[in-house]
Amino acid sequence: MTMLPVKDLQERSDRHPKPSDIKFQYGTAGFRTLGKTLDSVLFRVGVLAALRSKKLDGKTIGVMVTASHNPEPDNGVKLVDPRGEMLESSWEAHATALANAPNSVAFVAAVDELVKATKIDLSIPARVVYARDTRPTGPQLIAALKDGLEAIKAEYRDAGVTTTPVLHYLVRTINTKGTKDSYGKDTEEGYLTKLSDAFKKLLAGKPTPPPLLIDCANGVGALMAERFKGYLGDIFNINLVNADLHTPGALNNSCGADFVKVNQKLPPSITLQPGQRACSLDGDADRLMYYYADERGQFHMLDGDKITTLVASYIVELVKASGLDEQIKVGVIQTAYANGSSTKYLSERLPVKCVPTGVKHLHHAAEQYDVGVYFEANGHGTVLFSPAAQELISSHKPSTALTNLKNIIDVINQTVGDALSDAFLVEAILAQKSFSGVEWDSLYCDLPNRLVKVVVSDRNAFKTEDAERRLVSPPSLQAKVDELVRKYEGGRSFVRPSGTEDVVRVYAEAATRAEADELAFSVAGLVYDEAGGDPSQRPKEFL
Ligand code: G16
Repeated sequence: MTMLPVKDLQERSDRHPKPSDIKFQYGTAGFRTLGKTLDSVLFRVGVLAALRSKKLDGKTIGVMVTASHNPEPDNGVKLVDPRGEMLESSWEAHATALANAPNSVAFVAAVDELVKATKIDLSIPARVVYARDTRPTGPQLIAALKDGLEAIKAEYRDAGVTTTPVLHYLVRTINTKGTKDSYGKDTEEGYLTKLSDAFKKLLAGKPTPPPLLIDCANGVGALMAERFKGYLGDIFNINLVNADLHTPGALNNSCGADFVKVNQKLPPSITLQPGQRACSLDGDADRLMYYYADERGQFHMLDGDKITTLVASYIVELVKASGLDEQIKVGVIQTAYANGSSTKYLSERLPVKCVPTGVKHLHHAAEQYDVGVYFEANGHGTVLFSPAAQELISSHKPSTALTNLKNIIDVINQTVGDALSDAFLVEAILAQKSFSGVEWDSLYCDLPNRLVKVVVSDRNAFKTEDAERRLVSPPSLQAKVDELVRKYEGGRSFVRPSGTEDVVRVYAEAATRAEADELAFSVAGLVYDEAGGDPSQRPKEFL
């Protein structure tokens, strides 16, 4: 019987001591906090990833080192399950338990307990593929991860510095290689070829779209977008801005998808000509935010809800034109952040479900449909086609609509939100429909909204229910929020703890911009007071 390499695990773990004052938590998208505090977590995640692989019969597990939209000093790590999806939620608790074992002895004991509790056969080989984004703490964290993988004798593959969606793609392609479910070639080149070929087919015969300006958030998306240029040829031109990977502190700073969504304005580094369209990626290129300037040069944002609407409507159209509308049903998944107007527009046409924040929740809900379209309002999302739907599409009688549908499937990275794949998807649909930003935007009119972050002493004191739309704790706070909301016609607001930053988030929407701002800041003030923040930190906008 194969035993745990206890001595090696313990000795190597001693080189990666856990900071005594930090409690780590596997949150919305894995562990995420200051990069310099994560050494022990990475070592332990290496061991955990190997155990997960053994548990799943030696399937390859992915490990991505990134903190995505967070500022540069932060870093993080998340595990990717064999089909390229997020780690199964029951294992998040195991990850948290291993990360918080106070010392090496306790860590090895926790590993042993996990092996026994989940009945892992240690003789099964473990296989892991890992990658990192461009953060300065990345190389050291990868070294700690490798130490963990070696301690438990896992086989590993280094995918280098790449985007989160490429890592997810690699996991799926490695695990499906040579099977009927093959998802493509298991290399970055395979990814670039698959997406760009499908995109080029969708654009063939259409007028060449104007060059697309891509704000790369000074992150790893710049590398991948640059590589795509060589695969797109003359059929589509992209111009990169905020592609600086060398200036310290530049990552996600005053640029990128989160900046645009939260501030509802252009990054200061970008100017748009009237009619021009552009988009922003986030730090690891899994989120996408579109925008355009109207004929007066005024900025308009086309967020994840607008992407959902464009994509879902087009897929419904293709399914119908292919004669498959009886067999293939399209559904949409949103979160509480979805603009009320988008929910109204979509639910008049399609089934719409609301789930808690986090692509892992949306992804699982989307699997319940033949075609599940999900984008969080922040631009994080994709489209899933069930195996049965794909089978039907691949064997149905040929038509132009069906060919387009097949190419749409190939341009999409179904494993996870992928900003570049999503941008190609959007551009392909706009080209197919001869839409400009204005026509896309006119599908419905956003309700004015505001998102505010509140720094509190303990965000874990905030608990929610009803897909995060209502607070259950701190007690009585929800009643006070309700009272404020009642003052605004068509008003809506909710409060939830972030799973990626040490803040509580407040969202509000109302009939006018001034009212949405007022409601958001009033609720934020309530939260601030309730959570016992330092009065000197209370922003003056709070009423
Ligand atoms: C991650 C998750 C997203 C989520 C976002 C914000 O995005 O993958 O699903 O919407 O965090 O989550 P929270 O409001 O809990 O902080 P990313 O792009 O940072 O990986």
